[in-house]
Amino acid sequence: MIRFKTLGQFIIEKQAEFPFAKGELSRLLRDIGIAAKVVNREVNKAGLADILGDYGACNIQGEEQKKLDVFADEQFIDALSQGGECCVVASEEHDEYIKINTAVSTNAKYIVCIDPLDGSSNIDVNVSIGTIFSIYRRESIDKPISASDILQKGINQVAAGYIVYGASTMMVYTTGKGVNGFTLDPSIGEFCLSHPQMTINKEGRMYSINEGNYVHFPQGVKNYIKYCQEEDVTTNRPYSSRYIGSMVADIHRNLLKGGIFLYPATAAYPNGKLRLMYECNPLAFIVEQAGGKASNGHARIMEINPTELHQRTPIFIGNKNMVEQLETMLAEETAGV
Ligand code: P6P
Repeated sequence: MIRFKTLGQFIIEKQAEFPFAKGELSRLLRDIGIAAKVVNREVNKAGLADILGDYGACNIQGEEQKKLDVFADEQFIDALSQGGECCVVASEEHDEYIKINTAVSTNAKYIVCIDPLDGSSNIDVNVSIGTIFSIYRRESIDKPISASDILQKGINQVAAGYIVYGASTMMVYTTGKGVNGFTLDPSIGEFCLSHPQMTINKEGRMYSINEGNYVHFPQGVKNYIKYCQEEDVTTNRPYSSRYIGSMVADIHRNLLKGGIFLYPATAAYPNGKLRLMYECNPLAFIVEQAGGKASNGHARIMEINPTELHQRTPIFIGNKNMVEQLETMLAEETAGV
C-alpha cells in the first residue's frame, strides 16, 4: 500500500481545478517526471559510470559540458518530444530553441524552457545538482512558432518547477495555485507527495552569496552583507551564511528554512550570472507562490521583458522582508544616502 499520493495521482486530482483542462499540462508534467527519474538514476551512479569528466564540447555559456549535462538534456528533450504536449524546447545546452517536429507535437500548445542539469560543476564532488523548468503557452497555434512565443515574461508562465538530486531526489513545482514537493521513492520508482502546499519559512535567517566576488559587488550589496553580519537580537542577527554553489540546492534550502539567495552583477558577469528564462523566472514563480519575493534589485524578476534566450540577470530571491531590505539598501546607494 503506497502511503503517499504519487505525482501522477496528484496531477490528475489537481487537473480538476482547471475547468477547461484537457489533460495536456498534466501529461507534460508527467513527461518531465519520467525524464527526471531517468536522469536521477544516472546522477546516482555518476561516480561509477564513465559519465564523469568533461564532455569536451562547450555550451553557449562557454562552459565545458559535463557528460551528465548532455545526458540530461537528451533525456528531457526525448521525453518532451515523445509526450506530444510540447512544441518547443529552449535548453541551456542549445544556442537556439528546438522545434519539436513530430506529428503529434506540431500543434502542441506548450513551450518548455529548461536547464537540464544546473550546477553541473558540482557533479564530480558529489554536491546536489538540479533541473529547472518553466512552461509557457504558445501565443497562437494558428501561426508559425517564433521567438516571441519563447521570449515571454515570467508572469506568463503556466507552470514551473525544479528537481533537486540530493540526499533524496525531489520534484517541486507550481501551476500558480501553490507549491507542492514530491520525494522520489526508489523502491517503487514514484515521486510521492511529501511537502504539500510549501511556504517559505517566515523567519529567514540565512543568506547565500559567493563572497569571493565581494570586491566587485555594488555598495548596496556590501551594505546588506554587513547588515546580515551585525549583532541585533531584535532582528535575529547575525544571520548564517550558507552557499552550496548549486542554485537549485541553495533555493530549495532557503524555501524550507527561510533565507535569501543573492547573485548580483560581478566583474565576470556584469549582467549577473544566472539566466532569466530557465533559472530565474521558474524559481521566481515558485518562491513567489510560496510567499516570497524575487527581484533584480529594483524590479520583479517575472516582469523583466526578455530580449534573448540566454540573457542573464542579477537576482535576489527568498523571504519577502529580506529581499525588500536588500532593495532598500540598493536604493539608498543609488540615492547616495
Ligand atoms: P559561482 C552553477 O554553475 C550556477 O549556474 C548556479 O547553479 C549557482 O548558483 C551558480 O552558478 C554558482 O556560481 O560563481 O558562485 O560559482
